[in-house]
Amino acid sequence: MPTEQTLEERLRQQGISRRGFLKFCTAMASLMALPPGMAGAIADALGKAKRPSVIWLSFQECTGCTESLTRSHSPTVENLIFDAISLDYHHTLQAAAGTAAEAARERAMHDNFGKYLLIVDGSIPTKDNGVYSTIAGVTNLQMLEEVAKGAAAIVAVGTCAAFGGIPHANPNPTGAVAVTDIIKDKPIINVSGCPPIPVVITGVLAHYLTFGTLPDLDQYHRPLAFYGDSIHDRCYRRPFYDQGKFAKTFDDEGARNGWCLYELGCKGPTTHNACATTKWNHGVSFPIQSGHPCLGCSEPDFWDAGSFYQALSAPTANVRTMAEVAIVAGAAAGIGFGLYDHHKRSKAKQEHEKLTIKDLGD
Ligand code: FSX
Repeated sequence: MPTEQTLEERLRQQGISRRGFLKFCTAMASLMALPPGMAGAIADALGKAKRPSVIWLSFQECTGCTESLTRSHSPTVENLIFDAISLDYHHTLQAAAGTAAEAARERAMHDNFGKYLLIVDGSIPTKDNGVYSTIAGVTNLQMLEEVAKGAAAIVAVGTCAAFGGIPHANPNPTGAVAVTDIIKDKPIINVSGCPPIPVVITGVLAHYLTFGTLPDLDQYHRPLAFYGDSIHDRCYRRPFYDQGKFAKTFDDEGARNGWCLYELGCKGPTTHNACATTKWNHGVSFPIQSGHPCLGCSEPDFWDAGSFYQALSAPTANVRTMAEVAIVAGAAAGIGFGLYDHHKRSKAKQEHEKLTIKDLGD
C-alpha cells in the first residue's frame, strides 16, 4: 500500500533532495504561521510520518471548494496528493468512475479502518430520507454515516459542510444540515468559506500531517490560526474606518480613493477568516481589495443574515482598536500559533489532543 511509505521516503524516491525537503518544510512553517526555526522540527515529524489515506466525499454543493483546492499554491494540490497524502477517493479528481470508484472507497475504508482522514464538502440533505442527493444509489446521509465510522478525524471543507451553507438557506427545501449535525463522536474541524481559501485548506492538512493533531479551534470548530481575527481586524482599509472615511456608492470619490466599504454593507467586522492576510490567487487580492464588500461567507447563516449591501447596525461590538491590531500583528510574526493561547481551548480541541500521527499512518 502507498500509505506504508513515509513522506521523506516518498520524496526521495521521486528524486527530491534533503535540501528540497527542508525547503518544503520551511514553506510549511510559514504557512502555519510558525517561526522559521520550527522547520527542523517539522522535517523530523514529516520525515517519520506515514502518508495517511484520505477519503473525500462531495455532497450537496457547487464544486467551488474543490475548485479552490486545486488553486492552492503553497503547497500545491499536486504536492499534497502525490507526496503528502494518499487521496483514495474524490469524485472530481479521481480517474476511476462508477463501480471501480466505489470499490476504491470501500477498499480504502477496509484497509485503513480507524486511521483514514475523511474530508467532506457540501451539506447533507435529510428531508425525505435524504433522497435529494445520492451517489451510486446511496444517499449522502447514509454514505457520511458509513464512512465516518472508520475515520480518525473529519475535515468539513466549505461553509456548506461546516454550517449547511447556501443549500441550508431559507426555505431549505432539502433539509440540508452540516456534518456536525450528523456526526457526534469524531473530531471535526470546520474550514468554512464559500469557497474556503485554498491555502487554509492545505494549511490545515499540513498541520495535521506534521503534528498528528487538529489545531486549536474556535467555538465553531474552525482553526484559530486562520479564523482568530475578523476581516476588519486585518483589513488594509481599516485606517479609513477609524477616520470615518466611507465610500457611499460604488463609483463615488470615496470608492475611487479606496475608503472603507462599511456603509456599502461590508460584513468584515463580523466575519472571521484569513482573506485580508493570505488573500486569493497566490496572494494577489481579496474581495475588499477589489472594491466589493465582504459577504461574510465563512460565518453560519451568512445567506440569510440580511442584505449584502446594507450596513451592519452595530459594527463596533467585536472590533479591536488599532493598538490591539498592531499587537496581534506583531505577535503573529513572532510566535505563530501561540498567538491564540489567550483563547479558551474548546471542548472539541480537548477531545482531539489524544489523536496522534500514529492514528493515521501506522
Ligand atoms: Fe458550498 Fe463547496 Fe460554497 Fe460551493 O463544495 S461552500 S456552495 S463554494 O462548493 O460546498
